[in-house]
Amino acid sequence: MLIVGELINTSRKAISESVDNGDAQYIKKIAIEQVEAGADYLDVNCGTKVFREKETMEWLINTIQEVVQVPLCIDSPNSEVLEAGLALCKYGQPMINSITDEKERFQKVIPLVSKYKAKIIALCMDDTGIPETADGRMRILKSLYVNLQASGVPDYDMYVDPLVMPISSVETAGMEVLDTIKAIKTEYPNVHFMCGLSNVSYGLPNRKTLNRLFVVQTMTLGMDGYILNPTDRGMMGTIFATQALMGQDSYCMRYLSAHRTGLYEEQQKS
Ligand code: THG
Repeated sequence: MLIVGELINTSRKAISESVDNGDAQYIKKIAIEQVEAGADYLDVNCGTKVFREKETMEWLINTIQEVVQVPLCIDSPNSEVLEAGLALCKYGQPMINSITDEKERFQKVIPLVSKYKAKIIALCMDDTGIPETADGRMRILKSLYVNLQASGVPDYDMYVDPLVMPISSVETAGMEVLDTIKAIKTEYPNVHFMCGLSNVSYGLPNRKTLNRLFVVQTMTLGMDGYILNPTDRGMMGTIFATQALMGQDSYCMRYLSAHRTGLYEEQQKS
């Protein structure tokens, strides 16, 4: 299971303000908290800073790497921003978030994958957009997979994102993701997965409950990576519990040690 911490994103007000104020201390605090909570990678996204995205990305990466030594997931559709970020990554194998089968984006991003020996998140979308159905997404993935393979990207460095959409706008959005995971597992058994979660519950109450249950549903079908808030201990507890229940946690060691170190919240005693 690969956990990518999502909190360093300028679409979040506190991060946006700390970028505007040059408040490195706050960024460092959030970086440390996510790593201490169990993040394997940290996502870095400053897409809302459209006119200075590159400089902001560089500042964020340098700031983060002063306090933590985890690899980073550089989150931008812009290949110049990706390259500026990748050039600064010091620890482990960086991850590019993301590539699509959009012709121009593919051509610009693909050289970075081999140059920086990066892992790559592949979104199931192309120049026609995001298809609603699992069939539509698989059609795009077929082309994207061939193109990635032809460019020398090994299966184990590919992280396919089936693209999670709100069930409040399309009621079958969750089910389409589950069907997409099943189909990918059958056709491309060696690729990895990565997805964001919070989209699924957008516009609905009790979002945490929906997000946690969606983790169980997707993990059970083979999802092995998430972009999420690792400081949400209930969510992390759900993940450890699901791994233990799926027989992927020998002697339930991780579940037990997560319990001991307080990585997830206690259920209310009845
Ligand atoms: N797939 C891939 N990359 C992604 C996403 C994805 N990157 C961005 C996003 N989705 C994942 N990152 C975030 C970061 C922060 C928040 C949600 C997703 C977040 N959201 C608050 C909420 O949902 O309530 C609102 C913002 C706030 O806190 O102010 O924090 O799907 N490959």
